[in-house]
Amino acid sequence: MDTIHPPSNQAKIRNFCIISHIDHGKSTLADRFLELTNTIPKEKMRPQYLDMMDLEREKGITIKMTPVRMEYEGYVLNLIDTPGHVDFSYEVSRSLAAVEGAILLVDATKGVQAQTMANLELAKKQNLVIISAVNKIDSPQARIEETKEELTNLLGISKKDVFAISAKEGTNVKELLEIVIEKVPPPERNSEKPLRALIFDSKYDSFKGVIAFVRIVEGKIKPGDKIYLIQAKIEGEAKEVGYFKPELSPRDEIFGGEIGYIATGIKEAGKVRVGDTITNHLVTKSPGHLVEALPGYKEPKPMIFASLYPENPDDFDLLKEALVKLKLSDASLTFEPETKESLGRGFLCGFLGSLHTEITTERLRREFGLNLVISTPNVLYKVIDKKDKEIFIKSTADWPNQVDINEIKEPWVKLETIFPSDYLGRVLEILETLQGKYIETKYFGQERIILIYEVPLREILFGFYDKLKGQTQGFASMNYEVLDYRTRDLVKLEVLVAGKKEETFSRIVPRERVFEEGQKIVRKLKEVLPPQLFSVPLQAAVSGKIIARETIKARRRDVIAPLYGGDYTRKRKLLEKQKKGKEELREKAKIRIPPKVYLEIFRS
Ligand SMILES: Nc1nc2c(ncn2[C@@H]2O[C@H](COP(=O)(O)OP(=O)(O)OP(=O)(O)O)[C@@H](O)[C@H]2O)c(=O)[nH]1
Ligand SMILES: [Mg+2]
Repeated sequence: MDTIHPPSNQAKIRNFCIISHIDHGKSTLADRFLELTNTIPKEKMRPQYLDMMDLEREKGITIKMTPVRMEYEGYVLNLIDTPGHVDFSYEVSRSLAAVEGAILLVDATKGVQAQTMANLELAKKQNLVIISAVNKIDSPQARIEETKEELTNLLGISKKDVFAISAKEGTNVKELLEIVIEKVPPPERNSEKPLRALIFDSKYDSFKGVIAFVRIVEGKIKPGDKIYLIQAKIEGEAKEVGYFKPELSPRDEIFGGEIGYIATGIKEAGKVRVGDTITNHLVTKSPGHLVEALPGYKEPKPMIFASLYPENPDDFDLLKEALVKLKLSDASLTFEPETKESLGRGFLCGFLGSLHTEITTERLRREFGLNLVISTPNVLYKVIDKKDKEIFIKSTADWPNQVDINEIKEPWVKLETIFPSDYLGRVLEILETLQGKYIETKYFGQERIILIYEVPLREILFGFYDKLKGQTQGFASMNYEVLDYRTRDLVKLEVLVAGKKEETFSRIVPRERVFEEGQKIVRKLKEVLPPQLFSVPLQAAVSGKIIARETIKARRRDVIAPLYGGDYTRKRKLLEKQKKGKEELREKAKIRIPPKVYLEIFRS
């Protein structure tokens, strides 16, 4: 059991997180802290220890925030490692609401980037103490002084207050941790009040029910205590409470000011939501002691929508259960059931971006064994029909007939790209293809440029970020925020595989680009669809008119190979039999499209 027991030592608690642009070294810095504080024994250490999901390790990125409680020279240090990718910024904002301070890390080989600024803004809104550090100073490409300068400009502090560290080699990491202890204030002293704990994350456990990850703002809780979720209005009982080590580590009691978990005993996963407040059931019920809910979080708005259908229609209930459980550890996911004639029963899901879409389908496959058919993701379109009625369209399957449409509007965003000035020409070239509007150029530090454009969100959802990175050797980064809806002449491009409409491949494109887009999609399909026993025509169509076509040649099974030499009649007979078989097959024409094809198509 712990030697430190709040509340007597509340002054010795520090709650902080690490924030940065993607890949700037947050999880690696967390590794050094874990070592320095002996939270993880040396022999158990592995790089990016807190990236515990297989998917995180494979992709080399953090997807989920991870809390961990460390002890160091009489202090309790609650750290939350956060993801850097823009699609997971809801994880960052929830982490920030659970702490008093943040380390803002900047890779010295890359400088300040788009999410450095975006995440800093989020931290400032929470009034957190911000400690800045330049990382990767061991790298030969490190531009330490320039990066320090960028940070001093950004934060309005003096250069000597910016740390220079190597998370990889551990240089200055101890000093950084000691500054955290010195500068980040302890949480307020409040264990004597009634319990109020803010749920910032959760996961499902089949024995203990939903496990809520909480920042205990006030009060204390021990196993056996009755609990009440203020917003969900449901009761539960604390089956277990404890801290993160980073795995769940049970305690006798946990106290106000700390970060920990409460196993709620609640089995209905959908009822426990991030942002809800857990209180003490008995206190709430006694009059005059009403406990107010904590502010909670602003729910993120899904940016794109895609339909998910189980490949095997019998898996519908399984998919439903999987989505409910997945939402516990991915609060930004939204879903609603839908039934489409062409597809059967599935869910229309809302995502924060294309990586989020990919990660979610991959998690459904790995964690729940579900193979899925995924429709091409869409932004939320506004269609005004002939009767001037406005309808929001999330799914291409709902796209009205062209003759019924009066006007179509789509969301536009303010797109900020930031990159070294050497790449101006190349970045401009890519930005010009987006059919947007140039707004402004800003200079940041000595050699960096921020370009601001207004562009349709549809244009940047897929492939754009990769293109931008590719053209700038990884030096450019971007951020965007939704502005408004603007009119555009868009049409629905349909795809037919073996003469059958495949709704999931449909996409919305500007009218002037239908031929180009139609061609692109049938070519891509030809490349990625495995050959069948008969030839498969691939067609793109708009309002029933074919505008592009490719054919996948038949994969001829070599039926005559076992027959050596002569016997012409037998050969012919076999070939004829094969031909007939193919015709029958073609009639059935049920072509199995492997799940990964869907992802490849919408990425193209
Ligand atoms: N040379 C050098 N490389 C580093 C240093 N710190 C991290 N790296 C490398 O940078 C890459 C990204 O490191 P991570 O710790 O995963 O970065 P992150 O900020 O956690 O990334 P996300 O969570 O995905 O945003 C890895 O290849 C690390 O080995 C450092 O101090 N020096
Ligand atoms: Mg990380």
